[in-house]
Amino acid sequence: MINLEKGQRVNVDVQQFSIGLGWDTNQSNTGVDFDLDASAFILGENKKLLSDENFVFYNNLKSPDGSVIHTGDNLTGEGEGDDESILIDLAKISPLATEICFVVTIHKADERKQNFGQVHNSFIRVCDKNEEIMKYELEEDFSIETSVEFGRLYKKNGQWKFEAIGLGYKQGLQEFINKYN
Ligand SMILES: [Ca+2]
Ligand SMILES: [Ca+2]
Repeated sequence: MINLEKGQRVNVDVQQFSIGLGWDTNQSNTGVDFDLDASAFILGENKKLLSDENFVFYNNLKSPDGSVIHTGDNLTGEGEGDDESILIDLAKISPLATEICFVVTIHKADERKQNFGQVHNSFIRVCDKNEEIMKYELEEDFSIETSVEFGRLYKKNGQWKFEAIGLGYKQGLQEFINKYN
């Protein structure tokens, strides 16, 4: 297994990846479930979304080129292993795309007064066909945060690379949407 440190970059020589987000069911003090969400932003040269449909998340499960597919929203973390997955196939990606950014957020974190430190056994990982190439334990690494920009795929000189970013924020999905629109 390659274990990436924050900021570390690796060339990727496979076309297919999966992003897996997992967490255990539990309820906050207020008796509300934790609903974590994995999302992807497909960006062009200008670091903005190629189009609205290139924001792939629980309400838009597939990019127009079919390169990024979200397998569906999980509202509670019920189930083993990856509770939400995003599948990437670089063979299908639009030639205009130069970057795919991946984030994890907690749905309504503000309203529900939640952060990653309260979510049991939460993780985000990136796997290629054969192995896990990166994994963050969200509960430990981002205890007071409500969102994490955990990595990006980007194209440089025709070669796709993966960068582990690992930046936590106290903000929601809307702030990422604003940033990339
Ligand atoms: Ca969810
Ligand atoms: Ca689970």
